[in-house]
Amino acid sequence: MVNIHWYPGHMAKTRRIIKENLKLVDLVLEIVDARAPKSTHIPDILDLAGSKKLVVVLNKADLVEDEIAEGWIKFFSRQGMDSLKVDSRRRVGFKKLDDIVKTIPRQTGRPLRGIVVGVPNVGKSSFINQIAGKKSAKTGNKPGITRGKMWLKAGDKFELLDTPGILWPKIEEERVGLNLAFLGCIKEELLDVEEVSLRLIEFLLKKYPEALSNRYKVEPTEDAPVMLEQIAKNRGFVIAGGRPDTLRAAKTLLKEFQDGKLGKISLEEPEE
Ligand SMILES: Nc1nc2c(ncn2[C@@H]2O[C@H](COP(=O)(O)OP(=O)(O)OP(=O)(O)O)[C@@H](O)[C@H]2O)c(=O)[nH]1
Ligand SMILES: [Mg+2]
Repeated sequence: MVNIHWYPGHMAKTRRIIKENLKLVDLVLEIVDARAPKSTHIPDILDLAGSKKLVVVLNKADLVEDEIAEGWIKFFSRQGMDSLKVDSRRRVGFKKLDDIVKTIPRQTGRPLRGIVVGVPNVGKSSFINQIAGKKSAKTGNKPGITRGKMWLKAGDKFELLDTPGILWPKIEEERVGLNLAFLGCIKEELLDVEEVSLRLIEFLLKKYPEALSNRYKVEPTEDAPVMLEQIAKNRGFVIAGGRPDTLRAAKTLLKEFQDGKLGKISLEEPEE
């Protein structure tokens, strides 16, 4: 159902940027969304990172339960990867990065260099801005904000290369495709937004029913299309003839979920 046609040229270009710049860096920072760290983890990241140290950054950790984020850190550690959880909106969790970075060998006479990679919209540029201590890289709550590579100085000890988000040509598992769609990693124009929102409602009804009823003052029912209509009514979204504007409701729900307005929600758990 998440039948998507990528822009292979654009994705290939970013992979080329990563490969070409790898020799210049001391570490690779992979940013994932803490709400779905597996679905937003680049499947061939270890190949891509080659011999460079890989650190997995669980970003948007403010939007998941603490225990679950901790579970993910253990999960990545069992796979031999260092990871940390951060909130790049409010600069939380960055101390651990200092500790990890201290252990990485670097060439003398120049700052430590890292390349920041990840799927679209996970917060790569926001993360870099927190380290750089200013708004250097452009950010925004939709995929495809960063267009080309960009080196940013973070103090005089750290240099980071921002890159555009990458995805892979074919998403095999439907659950992964849906999670990427829920989290805004896939351009809205490429999706059946109403269908995606119905699948998000189904998930929320099962795992976080109160998140929907609290935000939209709707009665949880078993029926996702009915819920979407109720959301439209709650917001006063109507189209000609007085029918509920479910497309507008779908877009609103997805945007608000992505922005964390429905509270702390994990789309997947480490045991799964
Ligand atoms: N709640 C929360 N929101 C965040 C966090 N980090 C980033 N965001 C928001 O997520 C959205 C995407 O952030 P960007 O930094 O532009 O993401 P990106 O990975 O650089 O995106 P592309 O360049 O498009 O691939 C923005 O609306 C940010 O404000 C975080 O830790 N917590
Ligand atoms: Mg960016």
